[in-house]
Amino acid sequence: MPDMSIPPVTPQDFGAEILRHLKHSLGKDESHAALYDWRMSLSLALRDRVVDPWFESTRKTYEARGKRVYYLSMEFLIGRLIEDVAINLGMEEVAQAALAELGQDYAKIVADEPDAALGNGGLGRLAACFMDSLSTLGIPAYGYGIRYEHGLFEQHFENGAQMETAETWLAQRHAWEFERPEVSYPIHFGGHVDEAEGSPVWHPEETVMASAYDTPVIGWQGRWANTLRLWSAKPITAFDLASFNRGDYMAASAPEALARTISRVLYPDDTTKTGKELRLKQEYFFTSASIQDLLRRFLSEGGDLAELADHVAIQLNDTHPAIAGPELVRLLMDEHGLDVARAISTARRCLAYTNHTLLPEALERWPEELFQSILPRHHRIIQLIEAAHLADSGSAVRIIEHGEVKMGELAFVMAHKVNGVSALHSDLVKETVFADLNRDYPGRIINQTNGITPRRWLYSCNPPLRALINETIGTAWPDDLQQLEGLSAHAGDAAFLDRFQAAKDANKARLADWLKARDGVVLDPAAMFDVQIKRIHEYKRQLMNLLETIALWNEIRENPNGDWTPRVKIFGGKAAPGYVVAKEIIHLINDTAKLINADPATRDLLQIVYPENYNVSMAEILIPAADLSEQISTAGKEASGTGNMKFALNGAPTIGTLDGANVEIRECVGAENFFLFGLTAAEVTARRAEPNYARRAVEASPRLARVLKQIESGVFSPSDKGRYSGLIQGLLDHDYFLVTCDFDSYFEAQRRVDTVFADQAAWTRMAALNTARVGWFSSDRTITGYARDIWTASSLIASRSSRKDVA
Ligand code: GPK
Repeated sequence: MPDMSIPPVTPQDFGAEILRHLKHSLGKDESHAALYDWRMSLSLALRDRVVDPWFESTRKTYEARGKRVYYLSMEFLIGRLIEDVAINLGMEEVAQAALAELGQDYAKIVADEPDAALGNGGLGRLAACFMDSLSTLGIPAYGYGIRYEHGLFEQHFENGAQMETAETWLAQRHAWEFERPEVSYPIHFGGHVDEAEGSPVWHPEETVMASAYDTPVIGWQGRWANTLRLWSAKPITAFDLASFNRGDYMAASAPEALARTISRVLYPDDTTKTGKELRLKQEYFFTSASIQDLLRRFLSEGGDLAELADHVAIQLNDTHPAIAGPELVRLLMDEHGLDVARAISTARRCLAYTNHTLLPEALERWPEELFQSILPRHHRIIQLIEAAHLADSGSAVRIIEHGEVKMGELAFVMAHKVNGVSALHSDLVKETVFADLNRDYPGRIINQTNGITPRRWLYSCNPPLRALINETIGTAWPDDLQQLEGLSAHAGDAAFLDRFQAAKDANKARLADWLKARDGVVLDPAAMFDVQIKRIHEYKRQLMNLLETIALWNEIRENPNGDWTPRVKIFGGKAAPGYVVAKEIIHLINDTAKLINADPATRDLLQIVYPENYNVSMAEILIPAADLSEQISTAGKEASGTGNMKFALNGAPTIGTLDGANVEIRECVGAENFFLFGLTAAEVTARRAEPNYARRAVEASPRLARVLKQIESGVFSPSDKGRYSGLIQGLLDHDYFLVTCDFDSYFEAQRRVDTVFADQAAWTRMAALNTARVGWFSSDRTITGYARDIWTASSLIASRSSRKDVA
């Protein structure tokens, strides 16, 4: 048995704890309890068991007087927590048994929990995986973000087109958080800076309060728990009674409405930055609250500001919290009397910045006028930072330029380390976006390849495979994932491979049941499940996947008795509401599905499925059920990818380009266990310089030309034949993401996939080797790298290997 810092509990005793909450927290008895009441009672009973390890961790952190890590992120894409907490506490079976004894269905209760979607995609989910690993590793850490009232919008399809409705995870009480009304900070906006008396004074025009909500994050086996602290905006004056008494009810609640707006809704733009004033306010709101909070903690422990960087590591998840630099400098200067140079150097030693994309539309820049009107004091401080940077480094790179404040440059200059998220991406960061700054600050840019938590993304979401792994190599792998390598020895063992395939088949059946119940869609579990799930973006090339599907459909129709491998093409993902082309692609996928799925000639061989409202919980069902993982972005565009790691870990080989972490995944699993195609990043750049490259690629490929003609002529949109002419013309005129150029290579790679899949033994072996060889992509490894190379932070629990020695 693992050494648990939580006392073991019997199902009977835990059942009594659930009933106590039912009665005293929910005010219900068993005969009146609804599903909601059971879910809340179970969650609160589990949360109770997190509290002691949480207190214990806090106590050890204070005693150690060491370093705390502060992870600042606009997004935490958490998903559901019941299973996560139960599993980390080692209480999954106890919870199941307790509920069974109470006549309740555990699975149904788990599925009732809303998906906490405080993020868009990879960046937000990475933050959630990092929180899990920080706790598992016992590194004292706080996640800081925004407690959005509405998370990522819900997606519905209306005649195939995406519609968005507000998400309402907080409509019901959130079981896991602790409200901290006593922890709140004023956040100022606007006004002017008065510099008459030598020392500048900011006279803000508007102030809101940032109020804390804490969620404990429990690590593997309950050994450690950190805090996710999310800020909610509240008015300084709750209610204007004078207006109310005058009968002006709208004016009476105006301050509250205004403040609440700030933490009302998550911006749904993934990688595109819209430059909206409210977004800047959100960024400053949570960043300022977080910096004030960590400074208060440091000073309350008697810290000396000269030693701040020995106790505080602040990681900026992308540029969204880049205002942390000037904010920390402001507080050190204006409130604590440090001079500019000391303030800047102190701040820089605390700060580090992670870059997540090279896409130009994702690099945040604010119109200087807007920035100055909202943050006048910070505008002045950025000028001071820029002056110091230019003077000290001899650099010619400006932070404020052409009437814009450039947040990437600001984050870079104020960070002692800047990292990319895969080997290829980090190289490209050095060569492209930050080429000049890389020359001016050699060694500042480093790599930390992304990772995923194996607790959620294998142990929890894939019970059949978990069981097989436990039986085969023991149970120490969930926090030491490279142990999966031990499975390799069984890759030639037919009995093992049969069981590996049986686990996959069970997951495919689970997905089929789920889809049948949810959408009435029937899947053939013997077909290959070919899955592309991620945000819809031109660079991710869902369109290329669809074009290949149509080409395949054409060929099956022409040769219906051919030796085809049955496939289900599964798509999942949302488009930013304002991203017109991405929404056209969604519409086209759905239109195509309607026609192809109804074709009696191909129905048993090819099916397209696009379930609405893809989210973390859906990923937990789809990924274990996938046979093939689609990672087909234009080389040089996907910074890392993390879905690619999840699929490989769950035994789905990749069809993919040499992009992001695909490169490293392929090195780990072996080139023979990866379906590679397409241009390299260097070839992509070269091809773009060639005139008319898209039209020439189409001319060279009759197969592709035919598909494009079909779409353009309205084959898939008979009621509106011109619906996709713009999309197809765009492809021919400026196919920036080289869909046309990589199409043939992709089609050919898919046929190699068909061939291997038809040989079940060969396929299963390849799938098993994927699982066995991707242990390196654990976020525990990633966080160990950040702790070593960026934070110099250490674990306050005995490492798992030394614990083994003790045992
Ligand atoms: C990158 F810049 C951004 C962004 O705004 N949102 C986002 O999800 C993703 N990302 C990258 O696109 C992925 O390649 C990467 O794996 C992920 O961030 C985490 O680093």
